[in-house]
Parts: sequence; C-alpha cells; structure tokens
Amino acid sequence: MAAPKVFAIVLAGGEGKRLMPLTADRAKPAVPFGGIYRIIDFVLSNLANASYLKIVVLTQYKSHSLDRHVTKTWRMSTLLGNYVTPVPAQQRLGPRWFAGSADAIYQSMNLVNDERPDYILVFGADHIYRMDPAQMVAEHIESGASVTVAAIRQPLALADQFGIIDVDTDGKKIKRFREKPTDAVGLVDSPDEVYASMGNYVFTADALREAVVTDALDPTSRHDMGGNIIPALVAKGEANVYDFRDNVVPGSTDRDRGYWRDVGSLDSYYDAQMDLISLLPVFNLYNFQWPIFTDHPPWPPAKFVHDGPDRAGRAVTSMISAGAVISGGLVENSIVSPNVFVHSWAHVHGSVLMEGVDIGRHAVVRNAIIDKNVRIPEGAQIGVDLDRDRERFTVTESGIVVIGKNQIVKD
Ligand code: ADQ
Repeated sequence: MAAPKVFAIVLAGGEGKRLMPLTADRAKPAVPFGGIYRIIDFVLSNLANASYLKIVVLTQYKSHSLDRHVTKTWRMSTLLGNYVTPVPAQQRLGPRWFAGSADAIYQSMNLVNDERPDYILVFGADHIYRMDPAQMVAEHIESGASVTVAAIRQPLALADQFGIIDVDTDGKKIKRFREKPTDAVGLVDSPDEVYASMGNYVFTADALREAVVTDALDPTSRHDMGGNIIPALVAKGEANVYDFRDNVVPGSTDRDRGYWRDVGSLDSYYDAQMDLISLLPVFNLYNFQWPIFTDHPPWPPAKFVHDGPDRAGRAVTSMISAGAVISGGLVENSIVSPNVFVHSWAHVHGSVLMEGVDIGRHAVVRNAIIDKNVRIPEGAQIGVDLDRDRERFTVTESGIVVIGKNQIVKD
C-alpha cells in the first residue's frame, strides 16, 4: 500500500504577549532559544525528522523575523517536491486578518486543496520538545477518528492555560474538551494533574475541511482550534487522544523522554533554557539521532582568553555559541549566543545572553535574559538590586530581569 499523503500546517501566528519585551519586534515562534535556535525550529525539526516535508507555516503577527528565519533556515531542495513555506495572512476572504487559528486554516484551504493530502497535521509552533509525529499519525489512522489530539499530563494549577481533556473508559475517545477552564478537577489516579492538549492535532483531511467550513459559517464562533473546532468534533464523538508518553523518539533516554515545555511566559522560557545546561539535562540537544536543525552564518569558534589569578576567561555549566569571546570574564550556568563579548572581570551567572550582547568590564549579570545587541556598560549590575531593576527593565514574578532588544542600559 502506498504511504498516506501527509501535509503539515504549523500555526505560528500567535502574539506571545506574555513574552514581552522579547516579542516587541518578533512573533513568539521567532524568539531565539538555546543560543542558536528559534522556538519554531523544534516543531519543524520534529516534522523533518519524521520525513514530513510538505509544510506551510501560517504567520500573522510581526512576521518579518519569523519569515526570514524560516525562508533562510528551512530552504529545501525542490527535487522531491518538499517545502517549508511561510504563508502570511492572505486576506483572501476580504480585508481582514485571521480571526483565529481555525480561520487561519480556513483562509489557507487552497494550499490544502493543491496538495490533496490524506491526513493533515496541525501543529503549534510554541513548544520545546522532541516528538515523532509519525507514531501519532499511525495511531490516528488505525483508530479511524476524524481528529487525534496529542495530550500530556500537566499540573492542575495550570489547567486554565490549556485545553483540558476528559477521556472515556477506553482511555482513547475524548468525552469532553474544554479550552482553558477555570474549574478543572484533577485526574482520578492523580488529583494534582490534568490531561492537557499539546495543541498538536492529526486530522483526516476531509474532516478538517468540513470542520473549518462549518465553523466559518457560525457567527457565534471565535474560530479557534482549541475553543471551537476540537470541541465540535468531540461533540460528534469523532475525537481521540494520543498520549505523549507513548511517543518514543530515537536516541531519547529515560531522563528526557516525555519532555515538553510551553514557553509562553518569561519564567517558563527562562526555565526551559536552564533545562539545557544542567549536568544531566532533561532536554538533551546532543541527541544526534533526532537532531534539532537550525542555520547560522560561518561565525568563528567561541574563544576564551585571559584565564589567570585575577581574571577568568572561563565558562562553566554553560552553552557558548560560535563567535562568542569570553575575554577575562566568568560565565556560569548561562546560555551564550553567537557574537557575545564578555569583558574582563565581568561575572555572568544564570543568564541568557542573545546575539551580539556585550558585557562590560566588572559588570555583574545575574538571572537575566538580555536580548540582542544590548550593551551592559562597565561596572553595571543587573539582577543584584531588583527594586532598581524594576524601575528600568521587566522583572518577572520569580525575579528574572529581562532587557529588550537594542535597549540602552545606562549606569
Ligand atoms: P494557545 O497556545 O493559548 O492554546 P493559541 O493562542 O490559539 O492557543 O495558539 C495556538 C497556536 O496557534 C500557536 O502556535 C499560535 O502561534 C498559533 N496561532 C494563534 N492564532 C493564530 C492565527 N490567527 N494565525 C496563525 N496562527 C495562530 C493552544 C490550544 C490549547 C492547548 C495549548 C497547548 O488551544 O488547547 O492546550 O495550545 O500549549
């Protein structure tokens, strides 16, 4: 039997308000992550590793940086008819942007019709994880459901951030799906947890087409995948769940299996990066059997100079990207992106430094996220006196100081 034709739609139009100021100039999926990646590279790598290479990325909000990244990094040989194409809101149906994620798909239905797939993956672009989508597709095909929703257990306290799933006694059919409820109750076998949608769906192509067309005609709908499309298919008894715990990615270990992070807030974005650098990381970028792809210019290797009794020039428990120069400073527990310069007697701890950041002599940077091209002047202190930092920067609930792109820091 011929392999089923699979087409992937990556939803990348979310605003990412809670990631401000990192999303002031870019959409959430384009926010840099782990030194050399963008958030969207994780979902695209999962699809690519499963050889699903007919992909459209639906964009909308501040899409320039995302568009440029996808076009540059994810260019494909056209030899096999593969592509990863960013598709901005087309206004095909009149002068309006996408009203919601289901409307984005409805307005892009011509792309689906061109491809005539058997199955359509609709995946979010905002998560850090490894997953083999082919295993989910296989389960979907076998079940005969119209849609299969990937699900993971999450703390009950976070229920109002997710689509919450109740399953039938068979453990597979979705009995009830509520988008971000405020009154969710815990699971019978684990009262402090709920079963949450990961925002990744596999649809039988005709079912998706019918669902978005019906939804488009409903004036009361918010045209949202989690809020409208999935609940409608659940009501028809045609929605199944795929338990993420069943997904086994080649090269994964007991430690990093099942890792999935929604990096929707500054704190969760920060924490997920700290997950990369622990001694035995719960998310292992060094699994070469399921690589996370990205692309960057031919920067020179990272360089460390001046290690001596009074000056360091050293980095420990950190990831240091190409083009970075650690010149007489000390970097600990941090992610350092390309072309970062850390000058003599500076001390960086527990921080994420994005491309082109310059840390001046004797500066102290603690528990901070510093966006592109920010210059921390000589002797400045960031993350030391949070009250002072609050006057000029964003400081998160857990005390992470965030400095936006190109912001001038005076001392
Ligand atoms: P949210 O992420 O809050 O919840 P939403 O804001 O609709 O839902 O974003 C879903 C995806 O669609 C994101 O990747 C976003 O970038 C994209 N998106 C949003 N609006 C779009 C538009 N107009 N055009 C293109 N893309 C758009 C979702 C589900 C929940 C689930 C969580 C898991 O709705 O049920 O639990 O994801 O994180």
